[in-house]
Amino acid sequence: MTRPYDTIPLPYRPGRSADELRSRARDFYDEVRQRRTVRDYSPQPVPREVIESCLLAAGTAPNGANHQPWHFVAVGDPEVKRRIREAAEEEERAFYGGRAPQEWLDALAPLGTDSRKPFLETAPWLIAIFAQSWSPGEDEGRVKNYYVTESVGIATGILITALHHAGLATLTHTPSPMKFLNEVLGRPDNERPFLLLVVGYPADDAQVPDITKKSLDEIATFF
Ligand code: IYR
Repeated sequence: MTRPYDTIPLPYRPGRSADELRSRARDFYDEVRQRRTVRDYSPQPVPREVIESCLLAAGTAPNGANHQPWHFVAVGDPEVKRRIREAAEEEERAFYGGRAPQEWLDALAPLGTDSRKPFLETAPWLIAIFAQSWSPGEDEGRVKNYYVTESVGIATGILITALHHAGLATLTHTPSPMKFLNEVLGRPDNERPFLLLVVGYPADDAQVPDITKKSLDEIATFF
């Protein structure tokens, strides 16, 4: 049997009043509602420490059995970015050129996306997020991970929010299939690419689609 963890008193207990909760919750909403998915990036450099802090934030995510089944590969090297762009555009040409069902292409049409992905080279950082379906155990055994998709999804949400909070724009890019990322980035077989996050300052002339989010009534029910 594995030894249970020792326990410590809950270290962070800010004990805020109801009014403080109201105002902080509202302020947070006002900040995250400004986040937009950006496709036009400035080549302006972003310090590596910023990415490191945001990855540490992502790594705090709740996850299955605390196995922390994720790995983040931060790519700033122009040559590696170029290889990722080439491989992604090849998959995307197949996607937009017939692999995607018409219904899916129709759903994407208002967003104006296509197989050209220049942002994969323009943006200073790409973060490839990998989900570890299992982890290597003793004697070449495998340790099973739990709720991997949920865990990595939550970590990714925190990462995107942390980057937005720092002042950066992101794009959740999902070239399909993404297996080429294992090859280009030298990741092992127990890891599957989950998402490719494009990170940087938005271009001065960046445009975004004029879209709205669903209302509270549409997304939530209270009893
Ligand atoms: N992977 C493609 C297609 C794409 C799919 C969805 I769903 C989007 O919201 C946006 C794009 C691409 O990245 O272009």
